[in-house]
Amino acid sequence: MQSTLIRAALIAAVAGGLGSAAYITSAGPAQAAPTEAQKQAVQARRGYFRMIAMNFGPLVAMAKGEAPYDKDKAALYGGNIDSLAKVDLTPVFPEGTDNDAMFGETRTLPKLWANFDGAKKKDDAFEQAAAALAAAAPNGLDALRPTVGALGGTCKGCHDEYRAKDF
Ligand code: ASC
Repeated sequence: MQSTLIRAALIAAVAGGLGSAAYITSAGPAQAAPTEAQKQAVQARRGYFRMIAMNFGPLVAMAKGEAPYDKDKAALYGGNIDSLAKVDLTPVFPEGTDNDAMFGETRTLPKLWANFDGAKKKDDAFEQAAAALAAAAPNGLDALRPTVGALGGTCKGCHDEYRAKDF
């Protein structure tokens, strides 16, 4: 009786182990673990996009009438976004940092690397929209509003194509 129980427990343990091994490899062939440099690149770009969102959020609120228009704040946030948009992101998008290779750590889809020039064009559109937003930001809400919409459109353009909906 006792040995039957032990045997059953062993079978369950082995089956459980096989189950989780199957889960781990279900995404495809075994991949090399990400390097420290690749992990840092992902952290850096997530911080970068967080910085943009932190500065864009208050401008969206002003554009929607959820916060009062404030010329100085608008100029500050717009200037920050403009500066951030000028950064060349190539160093923080190294190969091997897609959401397949680094599941759960990034939402960047592998196809960004299959069309890096296309992604760069979208980044150029973002940079131009950011410059327009920064120029318009101190000139009143009516000047700011359309540039906020245009910038948001360039964010979305890249997200729709190169970012997974979830981690
Ligand atoms: C934001 C933010 C984004 C963009 C995007 C625009 O405020 O965090 O990722 O705007 O939602 O479509």
